[in-house]
Amino acid sequence: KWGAAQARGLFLVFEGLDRSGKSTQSKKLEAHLQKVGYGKVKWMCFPNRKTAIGTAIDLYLRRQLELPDEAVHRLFSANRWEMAKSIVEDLKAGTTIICDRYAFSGVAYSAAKGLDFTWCQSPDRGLPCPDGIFFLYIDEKVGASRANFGDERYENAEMQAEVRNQFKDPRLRAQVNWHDVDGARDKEAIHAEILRAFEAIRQEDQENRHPVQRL
Ligand code: FDM
Ligand code: MG
Repeated sequence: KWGAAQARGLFLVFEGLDRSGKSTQSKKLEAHLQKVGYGKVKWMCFPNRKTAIGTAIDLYLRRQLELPDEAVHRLFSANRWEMAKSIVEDLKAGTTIICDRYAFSGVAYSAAKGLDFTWCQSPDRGLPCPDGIFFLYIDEKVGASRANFGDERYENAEMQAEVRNQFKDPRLRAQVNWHDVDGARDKEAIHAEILRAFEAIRQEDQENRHPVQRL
């Protein structure tokens, strides 16, 4: 069914509020693609806390380091730029990449703190552009009721409500193939909807092959 004809890997991104199910659903999609023998699949997440820049971001999120909002915004973007070359190389080599958060979180969270929206978009310009976004939308109260909520910076109801507003901005959705997915349902129903959206993205890619685009 798949495989042979695929010229390059697809770049698929999961976005949403904290505890919206991004990690669960992105790993379920990865497991599904492995199971059906789709080809090489790589899962990754941003922030990537393992790099030098990611270490600073991790300290900031765990409230062990204070930084100006503008500085941390640039660090989040730089953390993506650290990976940009390897993302493009993997895609060209036929590896599909499933990514938990990307530049859309970068803009939504920083704009939620009051930074200018367009200013927030600018450092990510030129990064590899995803072929599809799955945006898991939940009410901020749903996230707050889920396990482990509240440990890190940004994990409070007011911030989540503002991030939720920012994610509605058409400037985020304009340049990408954006799928809104209701994240308040049971895991299997959400997974099934994501598989249908994935199939549409895959079909569109087969009909209209294009190289990796840039943000
Ligand atoms: N976050 C994540 C940002 O503020 N900017 C970014 O560019 C990215 C990728 O970091 F609150 C925020 C979103 C979240 C926090 O992410 C850590 P995880 O996925 O909850 O670990
Ligand atoms: Mg979190």
